[in-house]
Amino acid sequence: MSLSRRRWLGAAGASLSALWVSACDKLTMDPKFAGVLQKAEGLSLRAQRALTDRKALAREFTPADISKDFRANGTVRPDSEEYQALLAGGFADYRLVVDGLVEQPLQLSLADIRALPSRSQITRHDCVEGWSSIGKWKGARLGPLLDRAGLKPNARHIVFHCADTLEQTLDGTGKYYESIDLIDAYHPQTILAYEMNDRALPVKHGAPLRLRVERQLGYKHAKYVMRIEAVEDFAALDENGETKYGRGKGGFWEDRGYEWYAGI
Ligand SMILES: Nc1nc2c(c(=O)[nH]1)N[C@H]1C(S)=C(S)[C@@H](COP(=O)(O)O)O[C@H]1N2
Ligand SMILES: [Mo]
Repeated sequence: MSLSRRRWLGAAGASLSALWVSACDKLTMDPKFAGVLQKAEGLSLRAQRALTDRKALAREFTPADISKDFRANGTVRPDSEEYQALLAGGFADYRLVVDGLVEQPLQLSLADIRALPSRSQITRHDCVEGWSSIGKWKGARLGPLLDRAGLKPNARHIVFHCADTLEQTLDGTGKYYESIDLIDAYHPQTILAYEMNDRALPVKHGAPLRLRVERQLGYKHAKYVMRIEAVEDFAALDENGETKYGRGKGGFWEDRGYEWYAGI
């Protein structure tokens, strides 16, 4: 996908997010409304179709389809002292930080997160390494969580900061991170999962909290999420001219050549 189209989708997502929250799938399908939107946003029919396609749900499966042995990949146990301490305390001291371009930064305990609007889904995880596993996930829907913090109008992407360092590098760019646009952030199947197969999320699968972004490939599903940050541009540079997020491509694997948009 070209950068300009990507940016455009980001912008469209931002202006649509308020509507999605009020769950107006009916509205967006209403031709009258689509017409207004098209005029207001100057959307082409093709762009309109692209948006509709990105809102489609990923396939969901039945309990009988759940993989007996869901593979674990990448980090299976972050070795930082901070994470080890949280794990030792049963994550009682865990706080998810929500900050960046938000009106109201948040620090949420697992109990807070469990009290948010949630969703359960049985989906297939596809890793680029060529394996798939089916699992059941339950978690807080990212859209309502972001609405609680209140995105500022210039927010375009959500960056997920993880607890693990997958590659030791001198400049610290080996920490796992990911980013998605607001279309995926507000997709109904995009959740911060705290349960897998009806149990607390296991450490190897990202405890205490991992992203499920079901229309995307495996590496986008950040495990061990510690902080989510609303940003305008994940490629932004800091005052020293260094990339603010990893090497600026939007994710650990993206920094190493994978596509930023890994839609399936
Ligand atoms: N923090 C973190 N998230 C991560 C990874 C990782 O190494 N660290 N690996 C990614 C990859 S490539 C895949 S396929 C999935 C694996 O998730 P699983 O271990 O639950 O199967 O997590 C993704 N998210
Ligand atoms: Mo993967």
